[in-house]
Amino acid sequence: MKIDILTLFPEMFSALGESILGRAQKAGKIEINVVNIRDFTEDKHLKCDDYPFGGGAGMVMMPQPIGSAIDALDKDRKAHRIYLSPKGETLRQQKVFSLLAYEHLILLCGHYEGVDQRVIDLFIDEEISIGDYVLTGGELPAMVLVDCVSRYVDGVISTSSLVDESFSDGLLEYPQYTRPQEYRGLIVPPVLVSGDHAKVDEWRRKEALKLTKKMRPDLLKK
Ligand code: 4GX
Repeated sequence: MKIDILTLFPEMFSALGESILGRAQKAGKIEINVVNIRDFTEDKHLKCDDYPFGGGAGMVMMPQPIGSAIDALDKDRKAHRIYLSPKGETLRQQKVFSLLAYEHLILLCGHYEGVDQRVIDLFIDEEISIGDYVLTGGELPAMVLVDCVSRYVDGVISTSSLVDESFSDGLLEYPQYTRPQEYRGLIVPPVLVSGDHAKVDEWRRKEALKLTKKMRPDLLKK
């Protein structure tokens, strides 16, 4: 999968070079291309934002640099184009799975008061929000989306890590323990060191259900 990220702050995306996503890029499983919107401005002072028509606080990102960037990145118009915004549909695991159908994603990150509405009307296929809170820009939401989609691209992480995790069976994940067997007076549940795999499975299913009932009863109603 190829993901183009359009931003005025490309340096924020150095985080994607670390850990699992860094490895996946080096192995060619995913291609992440961070593009500076400013490189496409036709303004002699490289301006990319301006005051809002009608007045009000803050700045709005201008359409020309964004439109030119998207035209250059998606000449065959095959990419699925997403704007990260609190006005969008909330990102859930089902949406993550549906995005895997696309070979090419373009993620647009708005800063300040967002982008000129005509950018959304002309160039964007869907708006996605990562949750009901307001951030300073769409860069962190874009990284969240890249991270959770990339995990399911073939070869990025082992399939066994994907089957047990939270949400895969509609439940939150059971608690995990590692060495030592006793830490500051707390011991690992004995069943986990019993060697009885059937008992371990049963304990984990019970714990997952208990945890989901307590923390996310809404998940059980579905
Ligand atoms: N999930 N932000 C977008 C610019 C903006 C302002 C107003 C549209 C209207 C966010 C979120 C989020 C901050 C990204 C404001 N765009 N994005 N940005 N929550 O808070 O996705």
